[in-house]
Amino acid sequence: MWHASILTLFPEMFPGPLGLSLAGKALRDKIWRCDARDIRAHATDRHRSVDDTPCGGGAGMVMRPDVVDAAMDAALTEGVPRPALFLTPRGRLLDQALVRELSAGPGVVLLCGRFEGVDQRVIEARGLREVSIGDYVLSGGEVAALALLDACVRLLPGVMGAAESAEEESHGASALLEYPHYTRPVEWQGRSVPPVLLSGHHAEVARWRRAEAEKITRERRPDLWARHTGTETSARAIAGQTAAA
Ligand code: 6GU
Repeated sequence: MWHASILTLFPEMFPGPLGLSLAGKALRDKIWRCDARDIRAHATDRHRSVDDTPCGGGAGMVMRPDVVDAAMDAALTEGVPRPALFLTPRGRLLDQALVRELSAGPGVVLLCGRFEGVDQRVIEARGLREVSIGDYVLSGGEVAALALLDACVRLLPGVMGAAESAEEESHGASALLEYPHYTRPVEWQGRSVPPVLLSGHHAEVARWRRAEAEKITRERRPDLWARHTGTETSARAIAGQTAAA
């Protein structure tokens, strides 16, 4: 069973939305396990403090290394070793390649930061991989952890349908953005479904969708477009070499 342990000051936030829908069914089917742990349970002083003022001064509070370390220890004693991640806006950006890697492993231990940060020494001592879900600031790592877990769980065997899984496989890291979708009614508020989608010509539909996906990717995400065209070029080069050999 894929095992997610979440170290947080707000364990009630889990599984949260992941208890519903696709991830919730997978949870009930025992495809994965969501084990939220209260960092405060590892506090040692009588005030049960988990944070302290920053050395060197300044605003806010910093999570104590001893308390975080004890919480990590407790989480990692269960089962096989798992990668430990710290969710922070200063981390490397989460992408589908990292999601695939984590999903293919035994699970994850996720440390959710609150306050200004976590003492650097425990990040280094534990070799925590710092991960961010985007260039904006959340009030804590919990919502980011939910996003990461959702992305991983949907890739676990038996969670998605076979069709979606095959689709996902074929996309790789060089995916285009999705083409626009339409359904009935064919006329709605004076807007029509593009006629090609009603033509019944599968090849033309596929060609139209491909062109739309390329156009929207070029317009919205020149970074993805560059990566996509790069992979296409190298794929063709490899195919060329293979054919020549
Ligand atoms: Cl992982 N944490 C916080 N607090 N804010 C974020 C984030 C993580 N990723 C994007 N913004």
